[in-house]
Amino acid sequence: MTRDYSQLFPNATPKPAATRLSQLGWQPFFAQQLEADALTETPPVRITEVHRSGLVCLGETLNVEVPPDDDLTVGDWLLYDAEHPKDSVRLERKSLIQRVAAGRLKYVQLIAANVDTVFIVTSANADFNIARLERYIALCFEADVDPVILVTKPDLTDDAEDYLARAAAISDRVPALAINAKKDDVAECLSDWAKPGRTVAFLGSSGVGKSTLTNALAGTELDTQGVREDDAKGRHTTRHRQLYLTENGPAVLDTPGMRELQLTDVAAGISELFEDIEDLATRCKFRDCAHESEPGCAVQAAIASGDLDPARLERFRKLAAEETHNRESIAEKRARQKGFAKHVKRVTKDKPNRR
Ligand SMILES: Nc1nc2c(ncn2[C@@H]2O[C@H](COP(=O)(O)OP(=O)(O)OP(=O)(O)O)[C@@H](O)[C@H]2O)c(=O)[nH]1
Ligand SMILES: [Mg+2]
Ligand SMILES: [Zn+2]
Repeated sequence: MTRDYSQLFPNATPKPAATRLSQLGWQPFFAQQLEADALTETPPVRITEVHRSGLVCLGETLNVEVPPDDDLTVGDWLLYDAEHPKDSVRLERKSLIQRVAAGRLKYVQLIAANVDTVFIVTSANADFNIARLERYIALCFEADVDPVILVTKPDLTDDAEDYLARAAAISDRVPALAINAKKDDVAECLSDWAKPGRTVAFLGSSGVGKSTLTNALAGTELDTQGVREDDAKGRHTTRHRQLYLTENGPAVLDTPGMRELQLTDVAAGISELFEDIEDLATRCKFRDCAHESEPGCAVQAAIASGDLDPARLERFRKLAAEETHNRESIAEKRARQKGFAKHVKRVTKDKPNRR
């Protein structure tokens, strides 16, 4: 009889430690963009923090800073040029998450690049909102990132099952799970997505538990703070985006709570999420059917038969209209800026010496 002694020596064959590049989320997709000698001449580094003064980048052995640049974001890979850091070349992105910056002046803000899975975090309380979750999902679909919905704080309510069922019903392409961010089985619960060599990000409103989840996954000790009792709103504890490395797991991105998620350039993401409605629309009698009271409308027929929730159609309409509006106003702003630049050029050319 042969006996298996390996159990007696659990540490006899230790797992080789991951290289820092793989801990940073380095993947074949990026490696194949490199020329043979690039690795030594301009080694790859990943942007792990964005500050006004500069971008913190980590590589296999490097820990460097490059000058700030609006076209770069956390998660981007650069070929680091030690002599001229600002000439470091960005590698092609696997994915890019962007939104319309909150505020009066609309512009596109890059949120993160090269993320594999976004955990859309909400809580089983007043934060929970289907229309908002749909926004995040459309954003992820457009960005080529896999979304997973996490419903936190199931321990603080009797209705956790109900919240979870509503989250799971949003799309059969988006898994949903309830998770207590303060328990010690977080890494296990997320293990289908939070794997070595991957990059995962937590997005969601303030106070839903993004930093608590990051701490559980990455072993960090980030600040967390209780939420307001009356409306479950958080206190915007996290102020900047940062990517954290783990010993034998994924690179983890914690982000500040979003006050508002305005979308632009996500028409394809919205179509993907509401694919069933778009499918129905192709079966309407009239090609330009507005799905209101036209005869032969397949969308209204689906509502009448109970196959389509009218509230969902309404959310689809609202999101699509908002997306179009944002896209047009950003395009207009760009055109205005271009026109203004031309105007300045013309004025200064025509009247060079006017005092
Ligand atoms: N009971 C319970 N408390 C939780 C859970 N998840 C988060 N919390 C608590 O909720 C509060 C807010 O958590 P944070 O991790 O700071 O939330 P955040 O999403 O990082 O918030 P911002 O940084 O403001 O965006 C903290 O007091 C956490 O301890 C959970 O699943 N159960
Ligand atoms: Mg936080
Ligand atoms: Zn119709």
